[in-house]
Amino acid sequence: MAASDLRGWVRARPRVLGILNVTPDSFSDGGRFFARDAALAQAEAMIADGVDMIDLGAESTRPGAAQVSAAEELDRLGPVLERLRHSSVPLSVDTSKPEVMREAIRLGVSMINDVRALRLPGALAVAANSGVSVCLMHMHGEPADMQGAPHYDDVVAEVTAFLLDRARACTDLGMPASSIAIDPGFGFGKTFLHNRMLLQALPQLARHGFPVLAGMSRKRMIGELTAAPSPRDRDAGSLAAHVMALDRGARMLRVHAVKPAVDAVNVWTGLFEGEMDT
Ligand code: HH2
Repeated sequence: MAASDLRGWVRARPRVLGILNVTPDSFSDGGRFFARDAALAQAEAMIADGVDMIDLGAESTRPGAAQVSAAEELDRLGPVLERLRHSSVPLSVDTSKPEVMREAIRLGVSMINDVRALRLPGALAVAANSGVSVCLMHMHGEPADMQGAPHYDDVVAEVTAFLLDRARACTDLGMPASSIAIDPGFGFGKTFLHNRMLLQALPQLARHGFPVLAGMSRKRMIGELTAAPSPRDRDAGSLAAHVMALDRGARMLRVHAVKPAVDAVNVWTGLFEGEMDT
């Protein structure tokens, strides 16, 4: 993948991003891949399963998660990035901190995935001067308080306006529009109803020409519908939601279980061949 052409990358077919959380406290796999060897083994397994990109995160953003410093994030990420930089799939880094972005870019990541859409001071400039792609996500509030009582007058209009505004901030600094993906941020300061409305309205979001990323893997909205309190029991439900997202124009899926998602994308692409509109 050319680091700055996400649009071309997803035109061939939708893409599967495998989640690799190098954290002790992520909501579904916290601690499992915190040790470097475990993280590398998981990356290899995802590559064998056909993943298109590995999204590495070193700070949990689950509701109420503790913040970590940039130094701690880099301590967790650095050794894994060093080892994976020459692997056969592109990498992205899930971070909001400009210091972490800068180092991850130096270590070869192709995309910055920021749940704060480059709003921390300095983040936009680092991304704009780097030549890598970005995924801009919508979050209402901060992880510490975002699920308190999120309120919107019109969730679809507000999320869309926010994402287009952040995309414009990027293009104003010279980033090519083709290097920008947008993501409504399922579960980030949203009730179940907000998530449902955003999923149903994905075609409106996709219409603006930026590849849309959907990240519902193992999230509470899936648990509520499948009566699965444990995130690890939510993969089939997540897959159903992600296929709905594909039908509604999403072109990047951020998932924990890679193989079923790759199979679903292959089936979806094969059955819709010639009908894709992106
Ligand atoms: N969700 C999570 C983290 N990063 N990035 C994007 N673009 N979209 C998402 O929906 C998204 C994201 C939360 O999931 P996870 O990484 O599994 O958990 P944690 O934040 O607890 O590490």
